[in-house]
Amino acid sequence: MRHLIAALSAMLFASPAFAALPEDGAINFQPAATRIAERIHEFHFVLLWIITLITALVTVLLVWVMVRYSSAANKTPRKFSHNTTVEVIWTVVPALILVGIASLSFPNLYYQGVTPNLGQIAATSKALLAEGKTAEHLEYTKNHFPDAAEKGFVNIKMQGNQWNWTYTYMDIKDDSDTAIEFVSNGIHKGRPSDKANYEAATGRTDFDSQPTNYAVDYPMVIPAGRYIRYYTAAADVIHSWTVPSFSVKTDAIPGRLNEGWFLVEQPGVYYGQCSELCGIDHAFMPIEVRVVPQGQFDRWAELMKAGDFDAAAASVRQIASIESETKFASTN
Ligand SMILES: [Cu+2]
Repeated sequence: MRHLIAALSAMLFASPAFAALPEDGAINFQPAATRIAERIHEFHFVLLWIITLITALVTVLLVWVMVRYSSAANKTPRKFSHNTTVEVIWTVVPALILVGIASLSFPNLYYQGVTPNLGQIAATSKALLAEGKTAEHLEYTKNHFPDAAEKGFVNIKMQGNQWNWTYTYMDIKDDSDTAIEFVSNGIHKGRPSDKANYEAATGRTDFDSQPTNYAVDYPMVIPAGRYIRYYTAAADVIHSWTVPSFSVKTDAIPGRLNEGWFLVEQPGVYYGQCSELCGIDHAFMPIEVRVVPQGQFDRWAELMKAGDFDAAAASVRQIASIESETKFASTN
């Protein structure tokens, strides 16, 4: 039986978990892990085309003016200083370009900035299917996730502290009705003693294999394919909860709650850093998000409820694939 479980586990963990990290010498964004990020990347490439064409046009005009109207080619310049037609064109055309850019930008801002109404998403999806509008339904489900909407939000509060993050899962409560809450500390602090401290505290020997200035002791864990609604807050100064591959960056401000949402379909490990200069250890308050299948998330939550943070963190060190989720849940 033990061999069977071992074999099953090996099969479950056969596919390497995806990790979103910056790479040396790379250009461009980290791969998009949310629809929010995909939309922002698409918008970015439209802007890149526009800016490239404008730069090329201006360069051609400049070169043409320099050649055609140099003192050698144009010995007696004319003395006029206004041309109404040209002035109207160079005012109206850039204004139209800006209106065009805004019309592409505002829907993205709205999509990202307004927490979706899940009841409406489920209802709209059902209505489209009932009316047999398959094409519209396909288009709708590019930006909305009816299956996830049916399951509701996973609510998480991220609180920035000098210098770590506190994560609170308001809806997941233990027997004494206390929500799961834990502090997530970076394991690298730029000190020679970091490795020894880490090994002494955790009994683990994987310090060197973890990404420098990105790995934490207790990562944030979320289920794949679920709507995450988050709130950011701060205990002391302004921090910013940022994960580039999610295209999520929300300031954490003392005295107020900021709200946002995201949904990650692909299980994996996603890294970010505090992105608001917050004091001497600003560089050492990383964000590590482990996105796991629902079954693995539920098991993590059970361990957290029982107060066994180390076992919970160990249970998400390897990430099951979506296909193996059912098997995972039943063998553990
Ligand atoms: Cu900070």
